[in-house]
Amino acid sequence: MSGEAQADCLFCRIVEGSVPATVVRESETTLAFRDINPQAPTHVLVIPKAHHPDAASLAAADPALTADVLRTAGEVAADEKLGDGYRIVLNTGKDAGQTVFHVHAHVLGGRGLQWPPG
Ligand code: D5M
Repeated sequence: MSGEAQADCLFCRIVEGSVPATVVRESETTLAFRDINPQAPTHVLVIPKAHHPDAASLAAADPALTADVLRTAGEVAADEKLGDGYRIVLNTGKDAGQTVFHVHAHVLGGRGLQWPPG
């Protein structure tokens, strides 16, 4: 159910601390940690601590929490000194490459990023 921790969710396990992660920022409602398979010099994932499967369901269920995630992404970018530019990516659904169905914003930067993405 949206908002409640899911037993089979990897990112819920990271929130509870039973799966390790390199955490770079934490607030009451969000967690930011380094991606295990970085695609850029900075590649951080920002998640709400509450379980929501994807961006659309998060936005529908909890607009304030959606704002917390985006604010945290900007704070991570500032921490990582990405003032020349960065990308926030929310893969949504399997055809977009979403593999973990606990919404996460990728914060990517530290190199030139191509457009359009693949
Ligand atoms: O992105 C899912 C991302 O999650 C992908 O870039 C790898 C990353 N990942 C998977 N397991 C871990 C752990 N344990 N720590 C940190 N990062 C992890 P998606 O948009 O769903 O394809």
